[in-house]
Amino acid sequence: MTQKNCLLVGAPVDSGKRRRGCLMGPDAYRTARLGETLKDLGHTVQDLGNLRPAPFEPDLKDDGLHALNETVAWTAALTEAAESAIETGFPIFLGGDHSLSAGTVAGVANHAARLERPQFVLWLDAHTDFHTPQSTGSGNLHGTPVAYFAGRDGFDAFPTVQNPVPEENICMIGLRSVDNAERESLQPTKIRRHDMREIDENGIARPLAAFLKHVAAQNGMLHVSLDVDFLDPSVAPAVGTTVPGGATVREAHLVMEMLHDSALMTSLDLVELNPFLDERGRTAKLMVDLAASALGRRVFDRPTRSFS
Ligand code: 5AB
Ligand code: MN
Ligand code: MN
Ligand code: MN
Repeated sequence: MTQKNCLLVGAPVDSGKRRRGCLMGPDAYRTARLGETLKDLGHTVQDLGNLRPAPFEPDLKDDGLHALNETVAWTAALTEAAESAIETGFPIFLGGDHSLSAGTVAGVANHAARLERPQFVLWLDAHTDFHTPQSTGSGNLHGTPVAYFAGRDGFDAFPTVQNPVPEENICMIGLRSVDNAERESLQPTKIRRHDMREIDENGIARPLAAFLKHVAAQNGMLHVSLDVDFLDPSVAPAVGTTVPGGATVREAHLVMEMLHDSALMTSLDLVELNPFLDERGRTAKLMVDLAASALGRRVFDRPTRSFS
């Protein structure tokens, strides 16, 4: 197994939606022994502690968009932190709500651009998070990060994305709650989108293997963004936006195991955990177990799998 220098980056972002609690996420992962678990797998682990947002003007009133200034300030801090963390290791961003991925993906994509390698994103989520600040109906910015790092218009208040991730480099798996405005704007794009219907019919391995093959063929960097609501709420209750019909424990582990075998993943977000809604830490623990699978935990050794 290839040993990684795992960098735990706490991102207690809670501004991306109105229901609070994701700010406790990083400490829940620590309590669930994420660091120790990765060490036991043979990796080195450095916990970089928790980030803070860049300075910002307080969001005084909620005029449609919730906590815009704070979310912009987080995006700026996270872009910088991601760009510098990935220089020295394998960053794992401990969320925090999904608005944090605006920054983490923008940051790692800047690094990839410097290496002249293409950036890819695997988006594991019930939702597409493809709203712009104009199209969002809820005003919750955790529903917008993909649109941001893909370079869609409408993010004038945010730092300019230096290296937008090309549509054809983005793959979404687990979809089952997509708003009309998102569906319409996704329709003409080359973003790969796999809903739960497709997973039910064909299994989860097929679309993932096809995407990994595509990443390998281009010597890409691969960022994986795992939203707790990718999982079925019966096994992962600690999330504000539960949608029934999500991935099973085994489907999620298979994704992680294949990611490990591919040796393609270069950064990871664990997002949307709301420990206030958890049941005796079971969701935090499941997320730690999934991260462990992605980083080499297995029942038996098997030949390294090539996706090229
Ligand atoms: B999550 C919804 N599309 O815009 C919206 O959990 C949900 O990061 C967004 O995927 C869910 O508010 C954001 C209805
Ligand atoms: Mn999400
Ligand atoms: Mn989601
Ligand atoms: Mn959510």
